[in-house]
Amino acid sequence: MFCFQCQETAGCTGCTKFGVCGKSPDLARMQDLLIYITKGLSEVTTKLRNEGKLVSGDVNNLITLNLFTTITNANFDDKIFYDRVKMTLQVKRSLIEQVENRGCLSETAIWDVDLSKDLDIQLDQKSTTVGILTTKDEDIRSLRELIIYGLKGMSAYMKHANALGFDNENINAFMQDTLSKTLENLSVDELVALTLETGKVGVDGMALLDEANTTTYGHPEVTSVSIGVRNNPAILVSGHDLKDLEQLLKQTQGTGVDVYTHSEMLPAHYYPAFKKYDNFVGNYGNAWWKQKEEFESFNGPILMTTNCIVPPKDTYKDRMYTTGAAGYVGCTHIDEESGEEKDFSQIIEHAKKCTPPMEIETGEIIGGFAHNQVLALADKVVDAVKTGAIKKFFVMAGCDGRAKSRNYYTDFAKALPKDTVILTAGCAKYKYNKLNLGDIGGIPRVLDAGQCNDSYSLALIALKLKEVFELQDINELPIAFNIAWYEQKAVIVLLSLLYLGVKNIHLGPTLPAFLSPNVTKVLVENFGIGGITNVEDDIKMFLGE
Ligand code: FS2
Ligand code: SF4
Repeated sequence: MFCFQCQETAGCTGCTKFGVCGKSPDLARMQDLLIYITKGLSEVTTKLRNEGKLVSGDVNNLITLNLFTTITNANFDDKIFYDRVKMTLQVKRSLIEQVENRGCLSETAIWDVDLSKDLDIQLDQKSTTVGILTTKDEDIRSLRELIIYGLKGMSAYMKHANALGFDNENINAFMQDTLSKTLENLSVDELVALTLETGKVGVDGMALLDEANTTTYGHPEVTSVSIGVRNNPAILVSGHDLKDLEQLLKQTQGTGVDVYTHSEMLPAHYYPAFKKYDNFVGNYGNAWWKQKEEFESFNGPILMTTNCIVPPKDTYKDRMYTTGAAGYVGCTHIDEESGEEKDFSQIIEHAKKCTPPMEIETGEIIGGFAHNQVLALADKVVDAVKTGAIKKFFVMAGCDGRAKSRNYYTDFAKALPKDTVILTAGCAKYKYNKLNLGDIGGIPRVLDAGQCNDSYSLALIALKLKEVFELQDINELPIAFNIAWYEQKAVIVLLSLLYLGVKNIHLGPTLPAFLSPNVTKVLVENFGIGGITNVEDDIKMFLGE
């Protein structure tokens, strides 16, 4: 196997024996094959569009879900990948029939199994020949993978928007065209241009999800969220899918079962639509990587709606359920009945037999500072900047992770001068959202916009400030970007910020292993991308001291 798509990749170079995340070599090669077949299908759908034919929403959704399923920590169930590969081949087979100019299709687009022979054996054989390292040139490989990881991140956001009935043909067409272009012999310059274009469409994807979320559930508003527990049996919901949460909340009404959020589901509390459920108690625990201890002490069933899954301990594996793109062998998967609500009754009945969660924390945390709420406070914020009460904003969005080196972000938040404000989104917030860093004239020093996709809000806030202060360039604002990354959704956030013209973004705790030295050089020279060093020196650097 060879996988280097996340920040925790072995030795900062690549997982070759077993994934640090728990991905086995067999799972890795089936994920490689699924990406390969999906590229082939994308070439076919792109050809069909070019010939003026329509591509159905089902095919778009299949491609989106295939990408999402291969995101770090989303799905560890080998069988799901065999099934998805077979389903994708079947769809590709039928669509190829509709292509007029079939002679120009690539080897990847036309590759298929022999239906008269054992399918799994053929898939196993093929899967060992389609990995990342088949691209020999390290710069081309680096750019292709950078683009593919951006598309994987985008697919997550599209999937959530799709679940709420929002879609966009231009975004689907772009994603598929771009996937298919990673099969072509594009030059480094062409791939760099495609990378930026991916960032542009990344902004569109995040805007679509923002529209889907806020239209369906209202605009996030300032909210205090309890981190303690009540004395009822309960279900813990993790991941990012608000639709799943909504369905679970509806189905738990009157059952005596409470619902808590975990990790990236915390921002659900900020939406007005969820406030009417009095069994929606609060947030339990911290970022994804602490789940082994926290799922144990929760006592009740856990529903994983997306990543990030840590391979569960046997002590609570039977209490862990998955749905959507998430999956784990041995955990019950709740399927979607087409066009109908998901049926969570099994989890609810399970919860009733469990003891209430064990209290691990008490108190409250505050959040809900997405664009609409911050813009409602704009006068206050602008005044604070004008009077010098706020000297600088630090965008510290992104992901949390296991590495000890990430304590840098806690230390960094603690060491920031008191006249600075942290703008955060994503699970990175758990490194400093319980530090009680105080406020500046009533504005909390940590403003949480929401999930990783709500980084879009942070970009909108920056653009608004640029307008208010009548600046030509977003980089003239008193905003620094010190972003923590882990998986591929952070990649699309990064590419989107680059597209919006943000310079001097610092990425940590390490730069991506998939960036070759030459590609890193391009990013440093054109965008001022940098890594992190130590808290003291970095704060001086950011403050221009
Ligand atoms: Fe955190 Fe994991 Fe949000 Fe990432 S819970 S690292 O999926 O997308 O952020
Ligand atoms: Fe390794 Fe990350 Fe890939 Fe898992 S997702 S195999 S940890 S690089």
